[in-house]
Amino acid sequence: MSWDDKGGKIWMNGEFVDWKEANIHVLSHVVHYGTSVFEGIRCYKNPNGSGIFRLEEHVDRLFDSAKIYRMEIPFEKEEIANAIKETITLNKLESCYIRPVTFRGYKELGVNSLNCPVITAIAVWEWGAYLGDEALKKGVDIGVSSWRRLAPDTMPSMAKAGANYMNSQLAKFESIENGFDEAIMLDYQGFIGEGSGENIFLVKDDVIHTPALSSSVLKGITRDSIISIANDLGFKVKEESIPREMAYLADEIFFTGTAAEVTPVRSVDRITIGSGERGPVTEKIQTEFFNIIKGKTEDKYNWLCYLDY
Ligand code: PPE
Repeated sequence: MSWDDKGGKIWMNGEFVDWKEANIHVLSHVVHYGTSVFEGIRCYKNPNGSGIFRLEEHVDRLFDSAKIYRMEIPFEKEEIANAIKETITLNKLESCYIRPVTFRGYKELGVNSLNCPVITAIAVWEWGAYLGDEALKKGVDIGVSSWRRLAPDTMPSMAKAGANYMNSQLAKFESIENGFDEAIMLDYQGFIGEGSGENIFLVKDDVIHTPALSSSVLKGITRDSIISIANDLGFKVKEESIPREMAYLADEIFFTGTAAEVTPVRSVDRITIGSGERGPVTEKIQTEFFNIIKGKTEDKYNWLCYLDY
């Protein structure tokens, strides 16, 4: 089904509306000033059923993002979590991508949005491999963007805010124009930050490095999961400031994200990373991650929240 003839229902402030009726006014605050926060979550079908990956943590992050921007969501976290489950069930999807979004709606314009209504919506649809099917195995080619990630005193990167993605889009456009699959943005000090929609990890001499949260990166839930998996596999993981050239010299690099899952990187700025293929550490971590979501390994972390059907 294409985006044009999508059917099904979208949850909007407590009610289910038809996909095509889930509309807002053009003078809604969000349209003019980007006043939104959102989540990206995946639900995976495996032999145990349909499991939503780290639902609670995603709902927590939505509420945290909303708190930073003074948006009060008039629902309990549990109600939002239940609404997410119901939306998937109602749309009869077994595996899908879930997009909850909270934004300021229609009341008045001007920078101050405090009087505008807070609206929350939840949509679900099927979304395959983010950077292409081949990417998960073969890896992607990335380039350092001339656009920096948000400085900490400009836009808070711990909030997953729609407006942050204007910065991501500039980097993404530039990467496409330069023939790369994805961009990597440096932080305000020139250290490695993150991709337009992914966190990044480097492997050097069996030690795993990832930028610290002080490098203006999103507190990725996949990032957190991969740190746990890597630790449990016996790897040392360091969260720190990473200079750009360390990427060139890494044995392996991979991206993490809900949409991107665990995607290897095979070159940075046209410099081949390691052997130019998915490296052994990446493969080990990727396999463990996919085994958990595919139900092949016991979900010892309790990451999957199964739908009851
Ligand atoms: N950094 C950024 C900038 C980002 O957008 C994401 C997720 C991550 C890191 C990884 O976070 P997490 O999903 O919690 O592991 N990007 C979402 C939106 C992508 C999009 O194109 O839209 C996602 O992966 O769902």
